[in-house]
Amino acid sequence: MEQTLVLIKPDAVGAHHIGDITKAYEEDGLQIRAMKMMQMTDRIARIHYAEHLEKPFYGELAAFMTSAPLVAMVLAGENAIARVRELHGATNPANAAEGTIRKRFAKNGSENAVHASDSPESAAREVHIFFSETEIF
Ligand code: FUP
Repeated sequence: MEQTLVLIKPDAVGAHHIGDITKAYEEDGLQIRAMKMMQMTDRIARIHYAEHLEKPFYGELAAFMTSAPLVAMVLAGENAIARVRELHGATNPANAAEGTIRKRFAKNGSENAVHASDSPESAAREVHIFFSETEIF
């Protein structure tokens, strides 16, 4: 069993896609182990996106991610990290496969509906930015 952190980003929450996106995970057989709505702070953005802090797009990325509530989740299942990234599709919806969450719901390469951990190391780090052990079931 692998765990991964998912964020339903402010664009998808604002466009009322929480249900559709959550349904895609459950229909794929992934288990929801933790889930909450929250607003990302500048501090959490700097921790979560530490690898992007020096990138030219960081300011825009942080402004978007802190602009409105998001939904954070821990999903679990066999190969959950790869499965969720496949369900999400490419970072930019223009390159995402038909039927993927980003193809269906993302606006563009920055307002792209969802985030998911990209490796076991990032999953272990990211899950604990958003959830304490007692919030994961
Ligand atoms: P992903 O793992 O698919 O979320 O993609 P990255 O880690 O490469 O990028 C993290 C986030 O930065 C993306 F969700 C969107 C944002 N981003 C931009 O806003 N502009 C860029 O040029 C690249 C990424």
